[in-house]
Amino acid sequence: MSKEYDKLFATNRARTTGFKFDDQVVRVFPDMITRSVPGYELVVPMIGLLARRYAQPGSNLYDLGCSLGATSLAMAGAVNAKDVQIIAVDNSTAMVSQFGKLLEELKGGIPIRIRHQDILETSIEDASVVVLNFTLQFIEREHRQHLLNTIAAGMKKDAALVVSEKILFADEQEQAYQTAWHHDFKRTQGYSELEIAQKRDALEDVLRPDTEEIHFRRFEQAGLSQPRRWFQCFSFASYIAFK
Ligand code: GEK
Repeated sequence: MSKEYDKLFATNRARTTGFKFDDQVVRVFPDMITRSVPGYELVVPMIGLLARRYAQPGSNLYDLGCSLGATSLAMAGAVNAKDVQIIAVDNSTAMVSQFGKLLEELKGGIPIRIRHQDILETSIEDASVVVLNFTLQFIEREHRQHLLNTIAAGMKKDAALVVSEKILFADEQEQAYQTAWHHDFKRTQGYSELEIAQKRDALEDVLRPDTEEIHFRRFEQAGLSQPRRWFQCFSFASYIAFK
């Protein structure tokens, strides 16, 4: 996968709103996400490990909002259940075409089928593992519960749902600490003050985080049990819940 350096927000932009997963973003995406999301590089292989535990023979594994397929590839490399397939879904043309090219070069192993589709419209069937790795935060808030209900309905007994998200904190002081620490992380990754500010503006209307309490309530309303946080670094967390 290309590791082009992310300089998208390095120069003054007249308009910084409306972040899109277009060609420009796709070119720098692996670099952008590892330098912006503390823990991303650990979370991805750990999802592979979780998928290995919960994948059931003859079932489907879903990677919803797959981008360039990092999580699908981690699952493909880790899962040993027989007769499974990975279904990777993303509605960004630039993302799926790039991931498709990469897949053409990889032969053998667990089949990965790419769907160029909105995850709100994709069908979920016979799932033993479903992953939303930093994707739910981009879905309109009013559609999130319905999406989780649909996912839960397509999950087999004992199947696992993994949801990684940027989270909000109800307590103002806590939020201030977490935001400061995240920005410190971005500084250590070489992002300038201008880049941090412009990226924040660009994502403002697109990435809408929820509190942990809201995530847990959603899992419960979808009929999922045993929800727990298995990872957190600053304001980035990952949860797992079961059918
Ligand atoms: C990873 N999971 O590397 N339908 C389908 N895809 C969507 C939708 C939608 N409605 N909305 C957003 N996306 C990946 C990283 S990135 C996270 C996920 C980030 C897609 C969008 O096109 C993008 O590829 C992805 O969700 C979010 O493990 O950029 O912070």
